[in-house]
Amino acid sequence: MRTVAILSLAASAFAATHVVEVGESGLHFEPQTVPADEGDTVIFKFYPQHDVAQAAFNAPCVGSNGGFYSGPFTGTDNGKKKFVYNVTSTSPIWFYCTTGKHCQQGMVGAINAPTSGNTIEAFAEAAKNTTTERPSAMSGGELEDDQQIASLTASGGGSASTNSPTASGSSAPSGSSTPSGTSASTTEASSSTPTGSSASPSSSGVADAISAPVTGVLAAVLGFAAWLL
Ligand SMILES: [Cu+2]
Repeated sequence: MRTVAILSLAASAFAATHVVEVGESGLHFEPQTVPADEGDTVIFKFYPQHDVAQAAFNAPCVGSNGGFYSGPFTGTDNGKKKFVYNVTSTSPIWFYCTTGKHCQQGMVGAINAPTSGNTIEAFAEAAKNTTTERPSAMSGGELEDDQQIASLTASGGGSASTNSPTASGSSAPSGSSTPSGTSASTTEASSSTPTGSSASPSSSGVADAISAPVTGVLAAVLGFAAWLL
């Protein structure tokens, strides 16, 4: 039981939320294809007079058995409510708009569409010569308003926690290099200070610069003389 709880926590921590605009600009789902993992959430956002229903690849504009349906646009409180669908597998999930002949005109999309074989292009092509069937009732997901979705997104704040391990990991190496850098600059700074102070007396006067070597020579000569004596 404990293992199951931990696994579900881990799954929810990495869950992502995908938003699909349904008919915002013409007969399109935007994005048309959604790459999603198990546990991810897809939120369909509606514009007049569109909706979304799941279909089988082989029957593009017909609601599939056990598939999801948002209900008609009017049933979404004219777009105020979004259709929230939870992804439970990574198999391709095909969908279409049930309004008018939108499906035949290319208003189709998919979650996890393959890039070869059964592609979204093949699905759209197959949709052209079909007759649309609208499912009888909303199913397979939930209609939620923005407030409900906000609380849902807040609990799924896993996307934020996914970033924190990466951030702490990258700061660790840079932190270890900082101490070695400061110790090196400290040594340079302390060694450069004597050099600077010894240079300043020699530049203070030409007389001093000449007298110093002369004094040195005299001292050496006197020292040599003293050794001789
Ligand atoms: Cu439509």
